Amino acid sequence: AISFDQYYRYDEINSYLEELAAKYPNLVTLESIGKSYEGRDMVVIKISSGGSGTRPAILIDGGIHAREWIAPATALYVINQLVENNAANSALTDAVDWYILPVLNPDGYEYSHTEDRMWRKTVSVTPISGCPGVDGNRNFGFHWNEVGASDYPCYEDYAGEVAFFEIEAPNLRDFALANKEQIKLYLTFHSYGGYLLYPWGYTSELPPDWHTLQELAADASLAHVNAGGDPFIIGSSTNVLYAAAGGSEDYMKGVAGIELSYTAELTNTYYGFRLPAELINETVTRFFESVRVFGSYVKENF
Ligand code: 0X9
Ligand code: ZN
Repeated sequence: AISFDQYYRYDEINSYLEELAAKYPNLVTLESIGKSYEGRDMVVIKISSGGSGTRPAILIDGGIHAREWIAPATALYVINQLVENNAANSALTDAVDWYILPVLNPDGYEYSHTEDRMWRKTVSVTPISGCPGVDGNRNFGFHWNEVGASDYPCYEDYAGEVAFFEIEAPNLRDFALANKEQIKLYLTFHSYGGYLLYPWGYTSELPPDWHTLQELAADASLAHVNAGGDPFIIGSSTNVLYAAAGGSEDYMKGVAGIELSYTAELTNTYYGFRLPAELINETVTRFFESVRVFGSYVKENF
């Protein structure tokens, strides 16, 4: 059984997903969307109570940045609640399908456990020896490398040699494009800071439907507050955080056509990336109330 008072290694996370697939075959299916640079399977869990296959869906990922361990933990909690506590949460799955990829950068995630707790990037070989890895959240192919990203492999925000050079990014891209008619909302989990961000990250201009994005995020933040959490800072990535092109949420909205696309910067404690395991539980349970709001919105509006 899983608990939310510890962080899990990549193999443990995948074992849990397999356990769920075996135990709840009518609700859960697993799909590998490809392998990481080092050959790890990238597993998306589909949670669907049935229907015709044309239900609206939500796509969630976590862990594109290796050291942001609360991101996979939160994705795992969402999975846990939708599947193992489905009796209490059936309203979230009776009309909406969920696709959840808890660890988008598995090689980096493992590296942050074994070698360098503060590792951010992937671990691939770059043109500069001694400086491995690309910032996965600068490698997506929409206004790629225009702003807030680096051409220099030794930097933390290295954009990669070309857009979608890092295999993890095209793996997610291809999955999203294959399911783009169904996916109505995209959430990518990061830490830290306590932000709910929507596009654009490449420009300070706002998308035409920014008002919808803002209002829905405000509702999600209110649910977080009502659960005992702090309010989120809400706005476009560029306007409330910083400009940075090549992020996954910009791609999902700008190219895949998923209108509702958000980056959640989870937690705003003084611990930063090193959120103690003792704080996982309150973090994930509070944020699940926000996820509930996103789920209800998709259910009621599509
Ligand atoms: O810089 C990032 O990729 C994100 N912050 S983090 O501290 N988790 O690294 C923010 C991404 C916001 N989105 C865009 N700027 N596109
Ligand atoms: Zn991040």
